[in-house]
Amino acid sequence: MAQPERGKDLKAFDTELSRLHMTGQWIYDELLVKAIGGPRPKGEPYIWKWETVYSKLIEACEALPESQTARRSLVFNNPGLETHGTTHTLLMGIQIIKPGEEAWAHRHTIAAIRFVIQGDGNVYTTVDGEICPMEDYDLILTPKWTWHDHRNPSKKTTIWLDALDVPLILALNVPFYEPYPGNRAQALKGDESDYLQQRAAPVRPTWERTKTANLPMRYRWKDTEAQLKALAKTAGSPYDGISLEYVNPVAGGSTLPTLGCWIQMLRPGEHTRRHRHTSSAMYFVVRGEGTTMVGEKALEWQQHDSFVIPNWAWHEHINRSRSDEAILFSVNDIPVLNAFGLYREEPENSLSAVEAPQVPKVS
Ligand code: 1HN
Repeated sequence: MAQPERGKDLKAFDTELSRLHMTGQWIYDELLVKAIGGPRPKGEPYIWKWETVYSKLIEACEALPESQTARRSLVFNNPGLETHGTTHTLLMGIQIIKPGEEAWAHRHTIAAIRFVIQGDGNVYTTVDGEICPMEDYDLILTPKWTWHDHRNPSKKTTIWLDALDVPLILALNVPFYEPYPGNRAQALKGDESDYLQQRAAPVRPTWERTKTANLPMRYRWKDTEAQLKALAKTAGSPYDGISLEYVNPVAGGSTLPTLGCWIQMLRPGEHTRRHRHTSSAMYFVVRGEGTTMVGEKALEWQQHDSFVIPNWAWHEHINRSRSDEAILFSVNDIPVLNAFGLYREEPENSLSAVEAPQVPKVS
């Protein structure tokens, strides 16, 4: 592509403009020319090994002796990002709560989900007054601006994964936060028949208009696992195996407006096809052993490891076991991209890849 002619004093003129808090469009033009082949992946592929994370969580119990206002959550920073975040839009962390602890209620415009790693039926997150018990691998939603607290009246130390849209909310500069009045765990709804979750069942009250957004929600692992098993013999996705999305059971559509949650099964020996997409994703290994190739980097994962795939990075998953399935939970920003028609996906060896314009040399 021919470069537009630049006057010989353009550099000096740029400096002069910048002193006046202006920039010539030609600067953006150079950035856009670089984007002809698409974006560069934001951040790096990276893996946080469970062994390390677990030992630091145990140490965190001493370093932060109580978890009331501040949470004892260790969040994952992508080494390739200048700002804090696991991806440019998402944040993931792992939280620990000791027997007898109560993490006080608060609410924020940040939306979050919890995926239980080491749970107990007596431990619960309360969301807008509704008790959500935390059994192993249950998913619990704390949508934006819902009151949430965590209580552990059991004898078992409990651990779960937190995933939030923090970098997105900070980039949009819309963080709002409110501690629960009186700094304590919130009041509970007296009767389960008042629970919004009760309205998410396939059979619903005819005399009410059901709320569709910001619902407290618990997706029990036993239901999710049964669904994975029921669909295990179907072809699944060539890129993601048996990949299922946790949907809003009332309105349909994504898990939350900013966060999509998936559970996927890679069958023994399954090796998915390579592709890339404009969304980024954070993964947690429920069980199994495998490799996820992201570009040239091999992320070798085992049970309870966490890893990240930046957006627009080529990737493929391999279940290394010949006998056992692998199960991955993940959180992505697909709903954000879909909201603006910006979700794009490119399979390897597709026509569009072959026809993609060559990136011209920018001098
Ligand atoms: C948060 O509110 C929780 O409520 C956990 O459990 C992790 C990470 C960043 C910002 C807010 C919680 C968080 C968080």
